[in-house]
Amino acid sequence: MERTLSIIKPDAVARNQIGGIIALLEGAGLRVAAARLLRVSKGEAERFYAVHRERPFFESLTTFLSEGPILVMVLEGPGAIARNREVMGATDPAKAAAGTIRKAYGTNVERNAVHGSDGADTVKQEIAFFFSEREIPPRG
Ligand code: 3AN
Repeated sequence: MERTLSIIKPDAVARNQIGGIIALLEGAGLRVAAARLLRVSKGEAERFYAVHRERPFFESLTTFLSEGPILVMVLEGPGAIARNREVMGATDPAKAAAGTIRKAYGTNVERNAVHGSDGADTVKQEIAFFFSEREIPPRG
């Protein structure tokens, strides 16, 4: 059993796509173990995406993440990190496979509906960014 952090980004929340996205996540065998709808400030978005600080799209990406409500979730399941990335699809929705979240709901490489942790090393820190231990039910 593994956990990962998923974010439904402001573009998808604003377009009433939360339900469709969670249906795809659940259909992929992932369980929502914790969830909260919230807004992040520009500064919080900059801290969350700190690994991308040097990238040319950092300013635009962090403005986007802070433009409206997001749904942050802890997903749980066997191989959850990889499974989530599979069902998310490629970063660029135009390159995402049929049946993936970004193919169905993404607009472009920035406004691509969802975020998912990319590895075991980042998942712990990303979950801790949004959730305290007592918000996450014990496994099993
Ligand atoms: P992923 O979210 O698929 O792991 P990353 O980690 O390379 O992709 O990028 C993090 C986020 O940065 C993406 N979800 C996307 O919103 C944004 N991003 C990535 N590449 C670009 C780009 N070329 N232009 C604008 N935004 C980008």
